[in-house]
Amino acid sequence: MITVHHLDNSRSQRILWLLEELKLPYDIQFYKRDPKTMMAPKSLRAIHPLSKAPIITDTDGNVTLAESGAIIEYLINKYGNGRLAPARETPEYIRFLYWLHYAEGSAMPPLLLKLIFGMLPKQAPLPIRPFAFLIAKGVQSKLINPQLKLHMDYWEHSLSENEWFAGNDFTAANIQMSFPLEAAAAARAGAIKNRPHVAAFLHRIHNRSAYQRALHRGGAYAYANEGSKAAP
Ligand SMILES: N[C@@H](CCC(=O)N[C@@H](CS)C(=O)NCC(=O)O)C(=O)O
Repeated sequence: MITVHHLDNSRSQRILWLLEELKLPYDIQFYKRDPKTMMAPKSLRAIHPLSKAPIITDTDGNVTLAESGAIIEYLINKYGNGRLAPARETPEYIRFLYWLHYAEGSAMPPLLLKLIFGMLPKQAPLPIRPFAFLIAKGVQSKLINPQLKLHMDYWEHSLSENEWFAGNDFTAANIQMSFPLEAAAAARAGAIKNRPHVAAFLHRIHNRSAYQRALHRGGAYAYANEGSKAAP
């Protein structure tokens, strides 16, 4: 049996969605973020030393695995029977691999930096808070926002060429890409404004029945409506 160690409002939502797309049976172990720090509870450390979600355990093979991309590859290789991935030895497969790894390797770092620099002034001691604010604002406008724009324009261009990332068929690479797009929409980084293909992508994924079933099982997920309202 597969168990998803699921943290609220987190990347583990993608794994629930993948399992619903594959129509596999699974259990969920729920974990709640600390409301002040937003960090995962200590109990997740008992499953994996980094205590980051998602983590899965699979009793078939006694597997414990973290990292969304690795989990997705593991699940589709072991249980997919060719579903949600292009055939190997095809150009689509290479593009599929690219987006699967790009999501966490390249798209998420500037989003994380935006989040951290957005929080920085509030974390600084009161007397230096105005300076912290100016520094954070400068780093965001000179370094982070231009990088984010580069990525968001790249998503828009890619989705204008094909219906999905990595081709015209829906693959697990799109499940992996959902989080950066949802997070960019939530960060008010302007992901949707003037990017109709990004908005339409969010609208399409949020309307998939497997996505809805994953929401039903996983509980509240703050990103579920991000972007959808603006889409056609
Ligand atoms: N690259 C990792 C990132 C894992 C990660 O940072 N997960 C976040 C949830 S979105 C987390 O567990 N945060 C809580 C914490 O750091 O304590 C993956 O894709 O699995």
